[in-house]
Amino acid sequence: MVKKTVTAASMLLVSVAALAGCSDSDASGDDDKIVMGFAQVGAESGWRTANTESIKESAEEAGFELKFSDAQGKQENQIKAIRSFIQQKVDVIAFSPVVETGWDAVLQEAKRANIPVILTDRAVDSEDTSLYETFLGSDFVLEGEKAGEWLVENAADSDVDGDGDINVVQLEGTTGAAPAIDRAEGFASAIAADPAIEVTASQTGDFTRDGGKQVMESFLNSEDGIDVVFAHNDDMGLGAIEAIEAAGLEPGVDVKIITVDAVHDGMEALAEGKINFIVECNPLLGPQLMELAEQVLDDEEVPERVVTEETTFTQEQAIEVLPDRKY
Ligand code: GZL
Ligand code: ZN
Repeated sequence: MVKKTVTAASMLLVSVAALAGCSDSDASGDDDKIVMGFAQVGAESGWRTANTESIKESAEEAGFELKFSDAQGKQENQIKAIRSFIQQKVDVIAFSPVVETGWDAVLQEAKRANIPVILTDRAVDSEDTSLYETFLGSDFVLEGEKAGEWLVENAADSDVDGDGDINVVQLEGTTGAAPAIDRAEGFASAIAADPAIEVTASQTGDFTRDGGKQVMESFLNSEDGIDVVFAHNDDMGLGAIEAIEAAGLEPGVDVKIITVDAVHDGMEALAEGKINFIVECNPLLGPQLMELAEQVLDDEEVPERVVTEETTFTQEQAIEVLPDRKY
């Protein structure tokens, strides 16, 4: 008899607890799963595709419930997604801000809702660093410097028309995006070491192949004596290759090309000699992001900034590593 009563009582307890539990459970309704809202930039490049895959795979492996939104490159869509994550009471919000400015209001809303925010990949210009827990991503200024340093070291070979000047045309990333601003800054500071190197034209190709192709076509029509292209990502560099070949020139030979990312298609072009040097920008941020989210939700101290490991590749190095590359 006693056993039966206990069982009934414990059943009652369990259902009360469950009811109580589900009233203040997070968005998933299943209490022990961490629910992450991730607002992605879009699907503009091979880098972004690899980055999205890494985040989705890592969330799965970490046992998170992931609510994922693709903003098609529009800031207002990212802001809308973050607001909906707040309404859904997710446990943590992560996103890659498409541009640096305009985030304070929505980040204040997340803060008032006590939902921690983690920045990945791109940074915001908010003065108030209490608006996010940490930033996980590359040092884009250093990436630009590495590209410029290679050009300074290889200046002689890069003066393709032999006129003593190394004229560079620059394909910029998305206007206002941290990687575009910082890579241009790093590159300019590095090439200042050699006054013969000059950026004679610079325009955004919005990190896409098509953008890179169109801007390169216009540069080929408007600029004389182009020796080098510095593209802020592989995708724009690959678009530039199409334009250069359409103009009857040999990419990597008649025009030197330096890019950033080191995604598969970029590394193949480097191995073929159509690109001359690539600075790696690691998209595989997923594992570190999930770890940081767990630490934040366990109220553990996290560093203000976590910089990703990344390197550079010459043609020989690309040929060597291509077979083992994950992306
Ligand atoms: C860099 C990332 C950039 C890549 C581009 O971390 O934000 O955006 O370099 C991507 O390929 O579009
Ligand atoms: Zn020249």
